[in-house]
Amino acid sequence: MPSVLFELKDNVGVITLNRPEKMNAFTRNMSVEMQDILRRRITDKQIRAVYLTGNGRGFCAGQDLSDLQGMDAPPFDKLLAEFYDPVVTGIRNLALPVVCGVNGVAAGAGANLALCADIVVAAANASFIQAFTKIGLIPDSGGTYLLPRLVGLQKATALMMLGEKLSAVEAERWGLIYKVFPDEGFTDAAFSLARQLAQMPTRALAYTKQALQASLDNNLPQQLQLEARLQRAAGETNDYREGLSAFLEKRSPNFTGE
Ligand code: LHQ
Repeated sequence: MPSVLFELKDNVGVITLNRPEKMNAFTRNMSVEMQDILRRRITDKQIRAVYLTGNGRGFCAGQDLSDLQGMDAPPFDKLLAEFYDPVVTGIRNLALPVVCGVNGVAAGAGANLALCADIVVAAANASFIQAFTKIGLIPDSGGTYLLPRLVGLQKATALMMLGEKLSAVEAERWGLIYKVFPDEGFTDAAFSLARQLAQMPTRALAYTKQALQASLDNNLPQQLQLEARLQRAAGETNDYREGLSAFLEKRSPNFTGE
């Protein structure tokens, strides 16, 4: 059984972490499967949004700590470079909207993997734990970059130093995630966001993602320049022409992603 499942549903590429008995703790093998999905399978033209979630009661418990035992575990900088960073950058650089449905606990690198998505929603019973310092490590997988930008330096520092569990409800209040949905019907509610995005102008969403990510580091003049370049590109898409015509003809648009 693969440790990451992939299926195409309603123009959405659905990625499901699949080691439910271990709370989907992340192994090197899992990373290889994930990288393969991001590099080769998501390229299917039919896919216009991605939905990332976990199987079972957890989302992802971070690095599988038993996978680190033994002589073959590489030094951690190499482990991160080979098995974590390509997944982080793969999700961030994907020219498609990525929705993460955090179905249960997200701990360590699992918490930061969730934050890589463009829109993060969580089930009411889910939680986020920056578990790293509890075992003498530091937060990785881009967490020290994204978390302070999401919740501010003070809250990020406390979360990352104390390693305390943050409930989904608090995570929403703090701006770490977009929304909490009730446990019952969570998958349908979370997936429907991805389905909705998959019917929208795909290239405009990709340019929006690009501009928002660049805004984390750019100054205003740089950002204005980028917006101009991307708006020009968006204005040359078929979907823009369709959106404009549909508005003027008072009908619903039919976007194709072109
Ligand atoms: C696990 C794990 C796990 C193995 C649950 N590993 N089995 C990057 C690269 C370089 C170096 C290392 O680190 C990193 C990044 C990182 O992610 S470091 C942080 C690693 N993660 C953690 O420290 C979290 C460890 N897990 C937990 O704190 C708890 O298991 C959580 C809070 C996730 C869930 O707690 P519970 O709901 O009480 O479930 P549980 O603890 O009973 O877990 C269920 C099973 O899953 C259990 O196995 P068992 O065979 O006893 O039923 C756990 O051992 C296993 N599991 N996390 N990371």
